[in-house]
Amino acid sequence: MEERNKTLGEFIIDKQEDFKYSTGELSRLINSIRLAAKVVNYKVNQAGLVDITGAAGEQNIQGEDQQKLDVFANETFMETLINREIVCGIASEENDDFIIIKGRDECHNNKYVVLMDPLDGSSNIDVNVPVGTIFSIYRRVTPVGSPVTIEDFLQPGDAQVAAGYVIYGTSTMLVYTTGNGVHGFTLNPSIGTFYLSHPNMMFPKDGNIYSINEGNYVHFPQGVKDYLKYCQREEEDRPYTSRYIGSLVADIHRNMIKGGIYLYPTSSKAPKGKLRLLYECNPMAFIAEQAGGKASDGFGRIMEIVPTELHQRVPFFCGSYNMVAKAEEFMSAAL
Ligand code: AHM
Ligand code: MG
Repeated sequence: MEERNKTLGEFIIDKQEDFKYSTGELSRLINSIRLAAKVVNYKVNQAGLVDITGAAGEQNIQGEDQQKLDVFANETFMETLINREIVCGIASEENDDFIIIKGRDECHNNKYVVLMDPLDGSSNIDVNVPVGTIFSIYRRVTPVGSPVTIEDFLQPGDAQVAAGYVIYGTSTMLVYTTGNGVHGFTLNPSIGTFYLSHPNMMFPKDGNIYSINEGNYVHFPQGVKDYLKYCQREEEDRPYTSRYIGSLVADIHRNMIKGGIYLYPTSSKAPKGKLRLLYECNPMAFIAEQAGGKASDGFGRIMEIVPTELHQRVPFFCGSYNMVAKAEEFMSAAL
């Protein structure tokens, strides 16, 4: 009989001993993310059928219009994590501040904090383009028993114990790492189960796709302009192919499978970049490095940046190792 793929639930149980601190809490935490992802997937799939597309009428802390599905995804992930009493704090791209969560015993004995972008790329929902959830998990640094503080959230990416994303695409996948490689699970929608479909995902060392919002070209720093010209030059295996969905999870997911680089640099329009260090860049950087890729702010590793604020933005260069290294060369040369 052909062996069937493991389910995500089975995989988590098997891998529990790989976790740095194996008390079962991290496994339960990933399980609850799996559950919330299924609920959000169900809703995303109904876009166009029920009244869930379009703006919710509010703006988030970044001054961006919240979509109805942004709000739904945020509430779903929050409620699932809070009800299961596993985490001691959550910070979300959609909320102004982090929230403190008490455990079952009304004490603050849980050990993990979660940072997340509940529905990234949500401006794409109305046009049926893939969107995603991105999450990042840290062990708290303040003493267990006391309420979490901002210190627990402002940790460098190198301190992450797990990170991942869900892509709501042509099929829905959950991809995550706990520091032992990157594994991808595809949802079988008829039975609501994630199956291991992409074990040990790896970025090809080289690639031929570059993904950037080229409409902003005139506003980019000189190093990025020079790198783009290099990508387009007829030489060796170039010109590269340009592919940009405008949905971070989908662009990174494709580049991890096919080989490529994603760039969201600073520009005169967005002097610090657009993407958020804690909710988008650090988790994607952890995935990228675990998959043999590279993630940089143009000059150094994303995961070494010591955050100073929750909603901090950084320039982001992420993808196949040699491509990101080449982009860094151009950035330094243009200084
Ligand atoms: P969001 O968190 O408000 O959805 O913004 C993040 C998204 C990324 O998914 C995507 O890569 C980028 O913004 C696209 O930005 P732009 O439209 O400026 O190219
Ligand atoms: Mg986002």
